[in-house]
Amino acid sequence: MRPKKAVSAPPPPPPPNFLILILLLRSKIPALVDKTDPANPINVFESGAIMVHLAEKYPDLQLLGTTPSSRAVVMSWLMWQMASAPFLGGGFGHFYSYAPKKFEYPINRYAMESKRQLHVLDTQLSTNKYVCGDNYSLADIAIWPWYGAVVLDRLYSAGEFLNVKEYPNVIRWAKMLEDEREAVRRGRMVNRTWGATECDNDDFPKFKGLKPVKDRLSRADMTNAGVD
Ligand SMILES: N[C@@H](CCC(=O)N[C@@H](CS)C(=O)NCC(=O)O)C(=O)O
Repeated sequence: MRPKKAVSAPPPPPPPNFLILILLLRSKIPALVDKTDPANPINVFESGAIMVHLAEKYPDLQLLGTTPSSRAVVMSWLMWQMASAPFLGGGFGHFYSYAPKKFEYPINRYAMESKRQLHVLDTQLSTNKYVCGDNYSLADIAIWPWYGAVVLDRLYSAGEFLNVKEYPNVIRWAKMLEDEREAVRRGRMVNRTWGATECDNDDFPKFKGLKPVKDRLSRADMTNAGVD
């Protein structure tokens, strides 16, 4: 009888590369590799997790709230955005704007859900300067690009359909953030590589040459203006 050969277990597969797994297989942005310490890079994905990571990295900005109770409010509204925006974008935006055919049922379903969300936000902003009270926070940063854009009629050309005039507090807040915060205006330029450019701020050489933000409100505005 031949002695049994010890069968060694196959070597474990190499851990999947973070960027391949998260960017290619998941097929979504954003993802972040924080290489502040090159020997120990930190991988983060999901915009909420990335924002919390960055806010914790720059605590002086106080974007997460400064007390347990204010932090709870900020985290609640940040998670509200994470849970709500897919209905606005992936639901309403998809069926209203991108789907090859107009299907009445999902458009109605997601329009009503988006309006319900806008009503929640409007009620919160009726007694608060910012989403979480007197201080600008991660919640404003996360919510503005979606709900601010909708009420400013920059998303899906849906301002009239959703009758965004019903949400004056969201409109007030959306305008205020863009007017008072340079970082909000600059954030809208990031990754915007198309169109005429003009920008005179030497602090941000990467954006030098970009057109002033008020003239480049959205991809749709650029397209409508015939700018590729
Ligand atoms: N929950 C994710 C959503 C990410 C997401 O949907 N990203 C969009 C861009 S805004 C995307 O990559 N879409 C490409 C696709 O779905 O094919 C997050 O907040 O990070």
